Amino acid sequence: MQFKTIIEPFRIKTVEPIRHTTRAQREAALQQAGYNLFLIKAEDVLIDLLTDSGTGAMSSNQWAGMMRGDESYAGAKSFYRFEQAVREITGFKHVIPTHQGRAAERILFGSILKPGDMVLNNTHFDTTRANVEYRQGRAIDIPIPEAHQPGLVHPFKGNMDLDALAHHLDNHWEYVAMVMMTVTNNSGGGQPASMANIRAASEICHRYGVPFFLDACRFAENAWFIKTREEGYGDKTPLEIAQEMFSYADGCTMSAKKDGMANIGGFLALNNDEWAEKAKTMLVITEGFPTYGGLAGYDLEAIAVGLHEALDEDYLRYRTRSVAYLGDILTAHGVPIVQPPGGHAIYLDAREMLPHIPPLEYPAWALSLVLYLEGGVRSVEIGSVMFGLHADGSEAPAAMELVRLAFPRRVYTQSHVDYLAEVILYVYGMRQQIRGLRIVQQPAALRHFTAVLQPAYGALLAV
Ligand code: PLI
Repeated sequence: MQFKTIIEPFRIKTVEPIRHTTRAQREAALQQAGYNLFLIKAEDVLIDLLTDSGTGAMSSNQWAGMMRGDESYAGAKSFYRFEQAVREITGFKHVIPTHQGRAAERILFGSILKPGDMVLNNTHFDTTRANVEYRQGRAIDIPIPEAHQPGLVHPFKGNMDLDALAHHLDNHWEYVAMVMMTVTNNSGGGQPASMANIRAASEICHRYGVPFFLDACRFAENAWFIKTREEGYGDKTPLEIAQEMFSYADGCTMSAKKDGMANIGGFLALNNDEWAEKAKTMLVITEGFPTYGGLAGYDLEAIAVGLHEALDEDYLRYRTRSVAYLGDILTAHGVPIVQPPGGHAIYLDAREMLPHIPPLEYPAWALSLVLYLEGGVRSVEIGSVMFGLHADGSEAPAAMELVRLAFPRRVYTQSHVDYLAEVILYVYGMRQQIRGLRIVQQPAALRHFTAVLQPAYGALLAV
């Protein structure tokens, strides 16, 4: 008998209490935090879906690995175990550990970018874009057009626009320092790229002699979508699929805080000897010796084990199903979300849900605050607060107004998701009462982390 219920493929050995607060307490917390969820204390949050980065639960095997951690400064056994795990999955020659993904980005772009160089990506994550621009490079997003239509269902909405790629390379390949494919496409809804698209993008790049890299943070989730959605991959293991994905690339940056299943860590892996040499020089100056790269030996062990756990079929089936389960409930009740549900998160479409709030009164930000106020749920705005402020100080609406509910790995169970659905449906029912905000204080860049806001019309909710 094949039973149909997909269960959490683990049992729980350690628990961490979460705390209920009253609505009045949350209202006070919001005021004190300047209406910014990044400034709320975690202990005042009931279900924390701010990010899936570094927030997962580690397995007993990972904790056992940590006890084995070799803390030697140079040549530690833990490094070689880590290197072997990364090499088995990616096949890259040089494996350079870093303290997290953005450090890999900084070291890569710091080694190879010249002012004016271009980097093309299906969609740059914000730290990737910031690291390109910090080197005075130009970060250009070329997702397929379907990526900008939240309600449209497409199996591989994370694909790169291959015509746009060929166009850029035809016209100015000499300025294109590299092309990156973010799998899955986080800023575009956690949507996967197909193997056919990865292979074709790689071929186009190599025709012009331009290196092709993966931003591999969620490579295992992407591999699962290829297995379940792309013809010819159903009988392959996620490991085999991941290996094929990496085989088309010249290197990757990785945040092990996502599909490394660890609380900290990352790496840069690549084949080019000269680039690797430059990157290691920069690594020694800012991160650490090349066999630890700013990590403890025990972190390297946790990642070595976690990378393989992320490719486990039972885990990936449960992971993607738990996100889709919430998506299915919301869709059945007419709540607009980015379709289809992504690998690590559900993205609510606030522009569609709150048409009465203009973009520069930040509808997605307002919605995320009301989810916290009513249900103690923390999410993150991916909209005009995050992306609306430009380097010259001007402000313009972002392409989409989304609220991301990111699922930490192996942390919440189905009843948490049922609660979440109840909160979202309740807030959906009162959507016409939700009012916009204005910014009263902000830093010059990455303003969403520290900006202070106020309800534009006295209160978050009209009475
Ligand atoms: O947070 P880091 O520095 O380990 O990784 C940076 C990073 C790079 N690429 C992509 C696609 C990411 O999603 C990413 C980090 N994401 C975070 C923190 C998130 O909340 O999605």
